[in-house]
Amino acid sequence: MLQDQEAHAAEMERTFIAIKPDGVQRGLISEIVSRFERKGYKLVAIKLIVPSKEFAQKHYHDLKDRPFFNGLCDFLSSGPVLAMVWEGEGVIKYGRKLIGATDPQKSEPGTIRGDLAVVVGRNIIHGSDGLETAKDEIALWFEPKELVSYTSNVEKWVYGVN
Ligand code: IDP
Ligand code: MG
Repeated sequence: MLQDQEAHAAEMERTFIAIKPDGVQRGLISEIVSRFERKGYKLVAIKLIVPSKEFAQKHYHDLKDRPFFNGLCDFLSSGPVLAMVWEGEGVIKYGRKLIGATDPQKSEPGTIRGDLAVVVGRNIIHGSDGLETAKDEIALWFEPKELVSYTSNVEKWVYGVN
């Protein structure tokens, strides 16, 4: 049964995904990008940047009262971060599934953190945790003109849209 084009468009969402400095330094960019690509999600923005500490504090503002906040912001701003926006049906929630639990000791095998990380302080990847945070994080990390809207030729095969 082919999905209706309008219903498909209405379900589309975008999420902010970042490979943190540990993932970049460990040479895991292609491994991680390929997991999102192979799933069928569409890359709409990507850049490598070293965020300032102030920028890291903005990104993690929800965690400002946690004891690890300062170390976390120092770490995020310690080297290159690969910032990305991925688009797809249900990509916010399912992207978090691909990433796995926050603590790699608890992440399932088969997830990015389960397969590629060992401790919570070096869990290699960030993913937005909801619709509002996705919007806020995309707006924080990217200018609107950096988001590239295009038709992917595989979309009809991924979604069965006519
Ligand atoms: P998330 O990245 O799975 O969304 P959050 O609770 O939002 O997890 O925490 C943000 C980041 O803070 C985590 O990815 C991890 O790097 C770090 N973090 C979370 N909890 C701890 C902790 O207990 N000790 C050290 N770092 C932590
Ligand atoms: Mg989080």
